[in-house]
Amino acid sequence: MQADNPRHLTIIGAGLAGALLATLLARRGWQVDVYEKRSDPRRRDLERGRSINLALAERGRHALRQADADDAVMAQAVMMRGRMVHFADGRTDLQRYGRDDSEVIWSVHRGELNQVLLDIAERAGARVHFHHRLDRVDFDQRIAHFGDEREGTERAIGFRTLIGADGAGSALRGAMGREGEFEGRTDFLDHSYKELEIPPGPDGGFRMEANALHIWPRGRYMCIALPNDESTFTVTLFLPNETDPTAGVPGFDTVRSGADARALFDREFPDASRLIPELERDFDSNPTGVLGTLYLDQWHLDERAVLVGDAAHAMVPFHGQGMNCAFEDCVALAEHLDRTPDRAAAFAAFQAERLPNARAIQHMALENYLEMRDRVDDDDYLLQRELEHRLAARHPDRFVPRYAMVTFRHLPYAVALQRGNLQRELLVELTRGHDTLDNLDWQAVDAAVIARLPPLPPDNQATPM
Ligand code: FAD
Ligand code: 8R5
Repeated sequence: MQADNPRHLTIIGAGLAGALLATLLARRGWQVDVYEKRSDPRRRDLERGRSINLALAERGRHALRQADADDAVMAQAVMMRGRMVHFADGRTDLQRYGRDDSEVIWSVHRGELNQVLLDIAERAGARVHFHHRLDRVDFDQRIAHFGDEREGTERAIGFRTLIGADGAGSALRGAMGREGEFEGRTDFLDHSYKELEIPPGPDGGFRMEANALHIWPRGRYMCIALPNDESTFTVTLFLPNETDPTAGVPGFDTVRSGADARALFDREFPDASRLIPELERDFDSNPTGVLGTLYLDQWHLDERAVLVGDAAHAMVPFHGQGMNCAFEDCVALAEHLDRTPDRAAAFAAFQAERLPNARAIQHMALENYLEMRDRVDDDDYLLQRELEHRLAARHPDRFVPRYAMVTFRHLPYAVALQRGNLQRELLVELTRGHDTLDNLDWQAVDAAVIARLPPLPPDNQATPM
């Protein structure tokens, strides 16, 4: 009986975090059962859903390497070297993310990524049970109740510990809420999103630069596009929910139909509009997605349950770190479970390590919306960015742009946030009153960097916070 086995764990959700965590734990000798409400995505015969892609960065790749999943995932990934900014006048500009092609992000197909991770989890010995939707939990008896959406049947399964990898709408979090302080608070953004598609060109190739994350910044709203390996792009329109007519800012309350959306695109994103033949159909048939940040102060119920990934700390998408952070959680949880035999203590240590870091990336993700939609074409910003690059080259051990700390390094997100604030203050001070970098006193600049930014620890030794 699995509930009696001291090395048994029950994971809820076989999405991105659930499948990776199952692999990491099974390889460390845990006996793992995973329950997923949906059907096995590997069995849906070629009937492919919409192409949804995600940006995979170094934190996510680092976790995938621990599961030997990196090569299989990278086989279908598309490199994104930087932001391709599409200005209102039609000009474009590629702003590189890193120093060279070793500092890039990767666009991966969510469905394929999930399938790779499920294969690897099963190969590692985890058992994955599809069509098991967690409905209720009896924490006293340690019995979880699952429903099967196809058959309308129910099953009761005993457990010792439940790990909630069941996403932003976590049913396990809801069940834990009935036992104590687990409801948390979701701050919904007053902006939502809609996905559209750019198909391949007549020659079967990409219709824009493939190796970039495209951004159309328009001040209070924006559009982005990520490449897919089948030569398409997934375009996401982010708009306020409410129109501001005095400021001329459109919102989903007035952009309601495909025809409204086409008119908006023809006016504001004409270069993109030409590339989206099915814009009206995509807009009308795809759901409008909401965006929010989940603030939860308690992630575990003694030794009986713990939450990871979006279930614990859903965030807005603007730093492209939701999955990357969820993968980092998985590595941390597996390590704490190995290190600390007492499960309640292991979960407490996991939470103590990860909660401050989750808060930090949630905050930076919110900030990055403003940066992407408004700041990328602003003169002050461009001057600060130029200085940032110069300082990063002059002081590589001290000055690492915040985007790079989040995206290309492993140091804790909380450290990236705190160092980023120090660096921003410095950039604002040093560029104040200047239109170019030509008249800067570089001796004073270097002295300020050395005085205010102690060297960062080497990445592999960064101490967990
Ligand atoms: P999920 O991947 O959502 O997995 C949850 C799983 O639990 C699902 O399989 C679900 O079916 C299952 N489940 C739910 N309820 C139950 C239940 N009651 N019983 C059993 N199973 C259940 N992150 C990035 O890092 N980069 C990006 O570029 C990026 N782009 C994104 C684009 C979109 C359109 C969206 C929506 C998100 C994006 N994210 C991105 C965020 C990322 O998808 C999430 O942070 C990540 O998937 C979290 O993983 P998870 O395993 O916690 O949750
Ligand atoms: N998620 C991303 C970035 C940062 C890009 C930059 C931003 C779509 C719903 Cl909005 C967004 C980024 O600063 O130049 N990296 O990866 C992914 C993003 O959105 C994803 C595709 C998305 C949820 C819709």
